[in-house]
Amino acid sequence: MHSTFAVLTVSDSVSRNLKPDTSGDKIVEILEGAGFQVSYRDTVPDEQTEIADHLRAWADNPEIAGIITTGGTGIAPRDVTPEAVLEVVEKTLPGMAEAMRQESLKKTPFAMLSRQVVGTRNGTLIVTLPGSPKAVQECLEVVLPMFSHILNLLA
Ligand code: MTE
Ligand code: CU1
Repeated sequence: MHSTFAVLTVSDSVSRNLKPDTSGDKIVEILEGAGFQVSYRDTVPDEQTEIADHLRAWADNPEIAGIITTGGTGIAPRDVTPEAVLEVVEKTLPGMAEAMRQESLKKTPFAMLSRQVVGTRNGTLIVTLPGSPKAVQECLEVVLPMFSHILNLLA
């Protein structure tokens, strides 16, 4: 029960196999490196309903403790990941999203362009990360130290 992670890559080009899922790979590498299990992985295009459907199905799966998404957090017309997450979460964790942006701002001013949100649904943590592998690394290392405590609180 609630013991594994799921990784969702949100990208039109990756979902059409036009680009490798480097950022999804990075998330798996970091989570597994920290001792977390990753048993679910998928890729979806930048479509709000598809993203939200995936998040609901995974959050309602009792095995899954956390969902990490990458991509679609910016302001391009097709960036809709935050909207999909806000559609499904019961609680938001604005402090975690702000912490990622604040730490990221020390590395790049472009961090202020990410509309990342974090929240919970049905005892499952949902974290959104920007699309680049560099951003994934920089953001995930900020929130990763909280994961064990969060999973205990949600259990
Ligand atoms: N955050 C970190 N830590 N490092 C980065 O390189 N890139 C930014 C930002 N957040 C970046 C970052 C850029 S350039 C953009 S446009 C936004 O995330 C949104 O990215 P996304 O649309 O791929 O989600
Ligand atoms: Cu950008």
